[in-house]
Amino acid sequence: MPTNLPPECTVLEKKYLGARRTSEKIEALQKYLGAIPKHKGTERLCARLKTRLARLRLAEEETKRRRGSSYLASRYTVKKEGAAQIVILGLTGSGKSSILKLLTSAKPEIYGYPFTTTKPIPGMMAFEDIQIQLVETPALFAGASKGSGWGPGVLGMARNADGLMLVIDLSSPDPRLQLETLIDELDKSHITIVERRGKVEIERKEAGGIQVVSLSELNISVHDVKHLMNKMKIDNAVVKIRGDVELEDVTQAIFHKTVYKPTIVLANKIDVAGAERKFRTLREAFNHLTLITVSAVLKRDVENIPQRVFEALKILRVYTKRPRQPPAEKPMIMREQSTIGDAAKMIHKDFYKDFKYARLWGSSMYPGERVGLNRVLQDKDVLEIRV
Ligand SMILES: Nc1nc2c(ncn2[C@@H]2O[C@H](COP(=O)(O)OP(=O)(O)O)[C@@H](O)[C@H]2O)c(=O)[nH]1
Ligand SMILES: [Mg+2]
Repeated sequence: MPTNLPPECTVLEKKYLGARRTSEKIEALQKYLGAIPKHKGTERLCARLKTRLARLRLAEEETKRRRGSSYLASRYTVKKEGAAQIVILGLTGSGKSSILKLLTSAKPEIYGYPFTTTKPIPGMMAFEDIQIQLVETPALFAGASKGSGWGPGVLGMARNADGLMLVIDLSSPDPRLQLETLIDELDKSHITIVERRGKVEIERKEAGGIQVVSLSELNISVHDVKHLMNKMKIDNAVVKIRGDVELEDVTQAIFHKTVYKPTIVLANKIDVAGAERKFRTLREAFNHLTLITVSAVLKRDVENIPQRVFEALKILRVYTKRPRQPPAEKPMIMREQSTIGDAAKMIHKDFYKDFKYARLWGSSMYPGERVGLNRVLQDKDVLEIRV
């Protein structure tokens, strides 16, 4: 222990060493750490104590989780609000809290300590006339998907989200490894951030045997699929196949439902020395992902984030109107490629059932064009349905 510590540190250290319960230990250690002057001579001590603090936090979470199975569900559920829910994921210290604070009015704690954020924190981000919910989560780490600490809780939130924001720390020695770690933990939780070209969906049925349905030509044989289902003791099911798939994808689909989440990657701390170079390496390795540089501290490159998130989500805004009335102020949020028919159903089932025609402003050929149920909607369309 460095000799030049102020006397209150000795007192706080004793308190920490004497604490029995994990929660007391955490609190005492935090106070002790906070009282230590930060300079070269105390660097190693601080690093050691920070690691200990991180371990204690994980251990505490683990105990709580073991105690009750409903714990995960209660703690790691954030009610969805606004047009979509984006879950922020990243390793500790990558800048998740800083980014949440920058984009929303939420006030998360930001310290230089690992695992400062131990529960999800929501905030609302504005994009033009809509609000998108951002939820910061406790840091992920290698092995999170295997079930320690809050890993399963956070990954469960990711699974339930409409989209993800991965935060990478460009000041870390290897930002590429950070992104690989996140993708790996998501993969192991059967969450993919790249939309697969092929897709298998299995619907179990009561009767009818095995049916294989595919819109395009299959590169696996129907016989092989049936044989596989047979081996897995599935007698009745519809196997829907889209695009390029292997038999292995069918096996995967039997065991797990892999979900795709639209994702943007924020490469944070672009202000630090060497960050530009590290970012180029990152972009080369992951050129199939949406990568954006940002500095949460200098507030650099943040203006475009809401727009990029909106684009990644592949959603559109549709404003309904009544005859001779102005359009609704608040849009309906729909998936890209939605039709007038989808919109009618969303308003009320009668609008669909009794549909006569619709008038469309925005993407239409001319304002108020008469369109039918199959017409595909575009962002910012104004729609009037006649029944
Ligand atoms: N240089 C620099 N530091 C940052 C930036 N964003 C966050 N930090 C620092 O990184 C540390 C961790 O930030 P925090 O937002 O708490 O990260 P979290 O653990 O991912 O929530 C804090 O000391 C921040 O001040 C940035 O853009 N540039
Ligand atoms: Mg945080």
